Parts: sequence; structure tokens; C-alpha cells
Amino acid sequence: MTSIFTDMIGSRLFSQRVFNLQRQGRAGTNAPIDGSEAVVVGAAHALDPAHDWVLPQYRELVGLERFGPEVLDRYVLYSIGHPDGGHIPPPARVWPPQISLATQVPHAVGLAWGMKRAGATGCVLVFLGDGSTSEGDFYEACNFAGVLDAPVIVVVVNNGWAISTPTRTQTRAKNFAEKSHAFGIPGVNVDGTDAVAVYEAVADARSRAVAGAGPTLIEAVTYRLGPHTTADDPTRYVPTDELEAAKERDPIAVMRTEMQRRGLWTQEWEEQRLAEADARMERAVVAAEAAPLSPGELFNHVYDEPTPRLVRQREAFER
Ligand SMILES: Cc1ncc(C[n+]2csc(CCOP(=O)(O)OP(=O)(O)O)c2C)c(N)n1
Ligand SMILES: [Mg+2]
Repeated sequence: MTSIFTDMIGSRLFSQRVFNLQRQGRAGTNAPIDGSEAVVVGAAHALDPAHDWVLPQYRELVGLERFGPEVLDRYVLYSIGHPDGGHIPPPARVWPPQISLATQVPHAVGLAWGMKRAGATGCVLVFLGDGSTSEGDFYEACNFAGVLDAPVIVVVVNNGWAISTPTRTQTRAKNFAEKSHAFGIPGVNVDGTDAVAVYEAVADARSRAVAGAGPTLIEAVTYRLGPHTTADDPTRYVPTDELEAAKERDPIAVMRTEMQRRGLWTQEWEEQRLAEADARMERAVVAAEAAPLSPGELFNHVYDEPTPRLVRQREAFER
């Protein structure tokens, strides 16, 4: 519990620091995690970083510290616009942020199916938003996952909004978990403000996946507590009363209350953890801003082996 809480408060701090870098003109557009900490960190802690893979959307990378320091370091690099930021090196089993909605879901299912065929240990977890479930890729990939018994956990982060589109106009379905019926796979609805509940749902799904019982669709219900991105003004469309009610279920406050109840929390302990997260983030920012940049690096990381045309283009560009 303490390590989940530590990563949750760290993720919010990292996210706020990247947001501030954008305001200072030192980083590009980014999407804050506020409200999704319990989903991301709870899920990450139910996985095995030595064998499992995570495919994020674009909001989750600050919460995946458990998968290795490369994840945050590369996310900061990505946020400041360095081409190497789009590549997370081993051993971290995390894919880079994905802006093109739901395209990470077929990637996740393909990876999981490949792992199954190769007899590899572990599973794949993919995050997508409520809005992203309206993409064809989501349906195609979940259908394949069911047919192929792929060891994949599909986590729909229902934060109430897809930019300014509220969930109630996103679908006529009662909820997103029930879409699992169409794929013939288990669907689970979990309170996404409760990190322990998310942890348990993902741990169950993982047990099934690694036992060969196939995929699970998990809907984690939470509320977006910040703007969609640095480019958004939610005061123009988020009802104030709805937001205020959601703040009562701020996942960090929920977890803090539970830890207090169990005698696991003091103010001093939390302040110490925050100071460590702050220092850790400072190191990531200093390293990212000092990372040498040659324009030719724009051509890296597109293909494992660059095509002859890319090689020619890079040479011409560098000349
Ligand atoms: C294929 C595609 N269509 C549209 C967009 C523009 N767009 C970016 S974020 C977003 C909303 C996504 O909402 P959701 O999936 O709920 O994720 P959230 O931002 O709430 O985490 C949209 C429509 C995009 N990035 N990609
Ligand atoms: Mg959303």
C-alpha cells in the first residue's frame, strides 16, 4: 500500500512539473494525470515488470515508475520535444505515448498473441480512454483478443470526458465493461478512484491471462480532475458542481484516508516522499535539457532497420 501511494503522489507531482514546463515554454503540449493515479499505479503494481508489458495512451507514463526509471526519463525527454523521447529502451517494458487514439490496442493484442505463440511468460496491459472506445481499432483488437485467447488486459480509463465530450454522449451502452459481451470475454467494472480495487481487478485478470484463460476488459471509472491537456480550458464545459463532487473522491485523498485508517500514514512521511519525487524529477529535467540533440535524430526509432530511402534522406539532411 505504501509503495502504491508513493507512486501515486509521485505521478501527480511529475505530471504537474511537466505541465509547468509547458507554461514556461520548456515543454510541448502534455496531458495531466490528475484523477487517473489510482488506475495507472494500481494496475502497474499488479503486474510483473520483468515479464509484462504496458502500452499507454498519453496520460499514464508518469505513473509507471515501477517499470523502471527509463519510463519517466524518456517521458520528460519526449515532452521537451527530443526525438529520443519517443523510444523507451530495455529493460523497461513500456511503449511510448500514443496520440492516435486506440491504435495501441491492436499493437497490444498482437504483442500478447506473439508472446503466447512464443510460449513467453507474462501478459500485456493496454490503457485507453472512454473516448477511444469509439474507434474501430478498439473493437477489432478486442475481437481478435477473444478469438485468439491473447494474454492481454484492456483497461478503459473512463474519466468522464473525451476532451469536451462527456461520457453520456460517447455511447448508448450502459457502461464500457459490458462491451466485453460482444467479444465473448470477461468484463469488469471497477472503482477507478480506489487503487486497491484496481490492483485486485488487474491481479485477477493477470492470473487468468498467464494461466492461458485469455483477455479481460476492465473499465475503471474515475473523473478527470484537470484539463484535457495544456491546450484546454475545461472551465468552459466542465460543470463546477460535478468537478467539486469528483474532488471528494480524489484518488490520492481516498488512498491517504485508507492508509490513515490503517495507521500507515503521517504528514511527515508523505512530505519526505514528495521531496524525493521532486528531487527525482529535477534530475530527469536537468538530464533531458542537457541531452545533446542533432537534427538527424528525427530519423531514428521509426524502423528497427532504417529503409534505404530514410538512410539517404538522413545523409542529405545532415549534409
Ligand atoms: C484517431 C484520433 N482521433 C482524434 C484525436 C483527437 N483527440 C485527442 S485526445 C481526444 C479525446 C480522447 O479521450 P479519451 O479516450 O477519453 O482519453 P482521455 O483524454 O480522457 O484520457 C481526441 C478526440 C486523436 N488524437 N486521434
Ligand atoms: Mg476520457
